[in-house]
Amino acid sequence: MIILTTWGASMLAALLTGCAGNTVSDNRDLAAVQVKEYQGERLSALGDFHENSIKGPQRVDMDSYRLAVTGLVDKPLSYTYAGVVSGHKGYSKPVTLDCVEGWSVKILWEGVLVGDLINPAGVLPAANTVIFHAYDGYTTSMPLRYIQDKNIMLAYKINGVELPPERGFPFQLVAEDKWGYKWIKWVTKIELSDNPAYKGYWEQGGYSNDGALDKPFFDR
Ligand SMILES: Nc1nc2c(c(=O)[nH]1)N[C@H]1C(S)=C(S)[C@@H](COP(=O)(O)O)O[C@H]1N2
Ligand SMILES: [Mo]
Repeated sequence: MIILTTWGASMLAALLTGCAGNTVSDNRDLAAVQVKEYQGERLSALGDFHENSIKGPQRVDMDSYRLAVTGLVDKPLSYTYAGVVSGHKGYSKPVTLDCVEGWSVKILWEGVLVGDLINPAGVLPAANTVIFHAYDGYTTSMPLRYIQDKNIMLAYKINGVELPPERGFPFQLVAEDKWGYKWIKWVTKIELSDNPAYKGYWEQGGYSNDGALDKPFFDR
């Protein structure tokens, strides 16, 4: 259900969520159109995220943007934004993102399945790990089995609106059941690998490579 608020209410919502000044898109407009509940469950607002990305919000140049599928595949692929969004079945699901800093947001995510993007490339039998790369140099990895068996999504919409730049436009990984640092934003490349020990940005700093929400996030 989409609830459209009045202009005044949206201004108030923007003030209450404290998103003026610390984000790069016009959240007054987004506050007005975003979905506020889903199947009776209250959702968090777009302004409830804390912005703590390693290099701050990224503005991806969409003229040159491609999403690459590389590594242990038969045939590397390169998708345009439209190729990802229009070329694959869309899914939506409410999932909570938990950051290790102690905040969390329950959001309605819409996107495509990572499996639907990588399978046409012909994943080689040796592959057991998926390494995600982002526009800001950030990386993170997870088991191929997790991606396939859990139908992990690459999101292009949150709460019914296109991902704002600071939330990872064009795509953010919905790494269900894993800590927030696995939810990579501004994804540019999906690399199939046979190295389960690959460590991404925060994992190199000591965060658990598994990243499972039900386990401590520090490995040491
Ligand atoms: N590319 C990229 N993706 C990233 C990060 C980042 O710094 N760069 N930060 C991660 C962390 S620590 C969290 S908790 C989630 C949500 O962060 P946000 O609130 O800044 O969107 O994004 C994750 N994805
Ligand atoms: Mo985080």
